[in-house]
Amino acid sequence: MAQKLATTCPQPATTCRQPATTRLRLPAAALTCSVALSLVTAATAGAAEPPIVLQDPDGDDNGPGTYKYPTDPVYLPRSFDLRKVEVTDRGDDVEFKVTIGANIEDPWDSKTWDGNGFSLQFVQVYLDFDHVNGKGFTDPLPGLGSVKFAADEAWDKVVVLSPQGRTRLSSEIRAKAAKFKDAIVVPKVTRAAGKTLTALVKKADLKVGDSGGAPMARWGFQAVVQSNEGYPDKADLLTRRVNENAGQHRFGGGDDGECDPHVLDILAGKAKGDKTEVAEQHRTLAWKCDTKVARLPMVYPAAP
Ligand SMILES: [Ca+2]
Ligand SMILES: [Ca+2]
Ligand SMILES: [Ca+2]
Repeated sequence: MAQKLATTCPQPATTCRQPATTRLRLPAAALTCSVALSLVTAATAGAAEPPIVLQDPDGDDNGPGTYKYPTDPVYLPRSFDLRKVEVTDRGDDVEFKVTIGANIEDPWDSKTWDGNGFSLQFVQVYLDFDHVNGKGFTDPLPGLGSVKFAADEAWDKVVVLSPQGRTRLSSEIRAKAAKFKDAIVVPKVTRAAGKTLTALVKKADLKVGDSGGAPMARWGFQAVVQSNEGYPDKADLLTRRVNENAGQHRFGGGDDGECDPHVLDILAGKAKGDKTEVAEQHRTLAWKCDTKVARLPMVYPAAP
């Protein structure tokens, strides 16, 4: 509201400030400007906590550096390229916004399967509330392949931004991820607009005992970009596999067995979006059959 009113200001804002004695003689447009300025000030004074913003470089939607998109033309370039995560306190709710590098489309007509208005993307936002060794889960949700969190970065809740409706998500979670069921947060609402997925989560659903709830910069965050697979492998939670060679609906550049992480893009380093984070992502997602398991790092925005 304040922003909209402010645009009615006929001058740059700095020239709108007038001494009180002259304000009475100002023309109508300038008075509108004055009102707008006070509204802007009021809005700023009552503003909620700013969002926690995590950024990611462009063009690193290739997991450990080798992954290729499936060959079907629906997988538009940059459809899995993470760019930004914003977490905002909304009173009784917490909003998670995830921006990627392409417009989010709905090529598989999600309305026909009770979906959320998009088809391809599936983002899992992992949260570590305590940063305490051994408290939480080190395994990710099933379907991300061979990859783990470190013990001192164990996650406590994961918010799933999926195009699948609540009924399908809940039945998949019951069947394939029962041990995580209290830690998986299915949003009240998940929707797509432009390049951004937005999910609204009940704050109460983010509580674990005394921790969690309102978002804090001292939490750990990781956003894993995957692809929604409506016909997943029997143990996978609605995720698309990475094989050695890309197929019509399979990512390539990995392994046909179980050695590789099934992860396209993640946050890395300090999540400022700088180019060093590309190499950091490739390093942490590096894998080797029988000798090296890839790691999903947590990002702690409040850390020095
Ligand atoms: Ca990226
Ligand atoms: Ca934890
Ligand atoms: Ca990345």
